[in-house]
Amino acid sequence: MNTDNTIHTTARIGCIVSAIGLLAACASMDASGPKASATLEPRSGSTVTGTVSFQAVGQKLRVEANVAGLTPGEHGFHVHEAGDCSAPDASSAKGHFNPTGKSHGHHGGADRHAGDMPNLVADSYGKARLSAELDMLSLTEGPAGILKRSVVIHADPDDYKSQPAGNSGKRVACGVIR
Ligand SMILES: [Cu+2]
Repeated sequence: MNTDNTIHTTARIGCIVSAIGLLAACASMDASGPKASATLEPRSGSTVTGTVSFQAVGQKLRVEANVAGLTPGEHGFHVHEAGDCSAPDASSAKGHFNPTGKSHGHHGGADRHAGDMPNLVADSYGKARLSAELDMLSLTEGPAGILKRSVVIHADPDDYKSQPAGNSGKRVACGVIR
């Protein structure tokens, strides 16, 4: 007996049933696109841990970060070019993801690296949560694609203007986007 076929047939029947009975549920399923995430590992002697998840929402990408072990205050937060966190200082992740060859800038502006994201803000316990929707990034293949790249958190705030990385200091966490 071919188990694969059985599973596929069952799934197809389930989809037809829900298409008839649950139009609203089907619509919301269509609205949610591909997902990816990165597990953060401490670097540069830090104790930072956490996860960063990405989900396609229409033409944008929603990023959600949940991080602990930071020093209180703001921390630069970027998608970096290389999906390689192996170096003790995360220098192996290379520079900011910048497929359009722009200067570093504010995440809300037009002239910026695609990988520029809002600073994380850690509370007095060193915990930070962020939820933002970004353009210029994608989970599909192509120039804006961020799969197999990395997310990096820095020791200091990104000033959103200094070149090439907002003067945000050491790399205290790194995770490959998968
Ligand atoms: Cu960075």
